[in-house]
Amino acid sequence: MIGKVRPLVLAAALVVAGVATAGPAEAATTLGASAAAKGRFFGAAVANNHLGEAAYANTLDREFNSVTPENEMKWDATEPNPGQFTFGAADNIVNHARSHGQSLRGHTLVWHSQLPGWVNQISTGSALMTAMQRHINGVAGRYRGQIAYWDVVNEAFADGTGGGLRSSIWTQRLGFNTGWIEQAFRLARTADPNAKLCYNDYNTDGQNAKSNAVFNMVRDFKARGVPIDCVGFQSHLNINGVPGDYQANLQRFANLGVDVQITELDIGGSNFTTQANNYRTVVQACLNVSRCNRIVTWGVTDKYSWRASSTPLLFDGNFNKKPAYNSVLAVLNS
Ligand code: 9MR
Repeated sequence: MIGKVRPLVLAAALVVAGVATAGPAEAATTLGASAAAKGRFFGAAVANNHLGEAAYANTLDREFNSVTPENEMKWDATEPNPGQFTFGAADNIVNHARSHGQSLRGHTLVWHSQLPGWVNQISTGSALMTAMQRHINGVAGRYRGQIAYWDVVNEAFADGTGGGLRSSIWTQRLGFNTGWIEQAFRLARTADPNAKLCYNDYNTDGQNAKSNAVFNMVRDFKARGVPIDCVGFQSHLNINGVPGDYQANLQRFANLGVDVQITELDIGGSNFTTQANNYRTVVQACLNVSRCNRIVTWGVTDKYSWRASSTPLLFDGNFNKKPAYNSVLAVLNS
């Protein structure tokens, strides 16, 4: 008897979970739904000050099932003075996402940029470590249980061929080794035990000295039980810029036992056909890697992109779908 009931229960559960049970003839018609049918999320970076614009919010909520606050969870926004936390804008995005069933990526707890002035003036390593602990507890603790993935440390590695850490307040006070990064991950795990914890960087989208250095750190962390669950590849790319080994690079990280995510995707280009092809390449590469479980574009519309003049996103300034949108949707439904 139970044996007969089970398939029905399973089918019902799949429907509730939004998993497509139909064939390709009934392919989903939004980025989020199509990604969900492939067991992925498709998200966007969101700016709180645009949520009141109907076309912006409507496009976001129709198409995307993952949200990353573009600036609102950064240190300068959340702890402008020592120990004094301000969460208004971040709370607003979190509430919007939760009320629209969107999964959240937290961005970012420890970074060298967008720090309030007082952090840059901390003169000793022990004081900086104390500040880092208070900050991670304050911000990750505030959203405990609500964030699917946190970018715990952002952009710690230097560009170029050296393969080392970037010079910043962090390395200047705490050293050119990954000890302080390790500490950030341990603190984040304690502050929000259910969040998956990511290292996030740019120019790591193919195999190069920088991505090799990140790879070595992740391998070391996994070997020693440091709590890292994921690596984010920002993928701020240009018209001729999807590295040929993009998929292989994602796969080698996935093979270390972490999820991989495309976290800040945008591809510059005035030739929309070339741009659409590049988007297709990136999304197909992610789909080909089973642990690549989320793709996030760095914004909703070209109008508000951090590099608006290169029109790098899927919706134009009037929220119309661009050729790149159609190519992404087609790959997700393929
Ligand atoms: O898109 C963000 C922009 O509004 C800010 O002015 C800028 C400040 O550094 O940060 C941008 O987002 C960055 C992200 O946080 C980290 N990776 C690079 C992104 C583009 O600069």
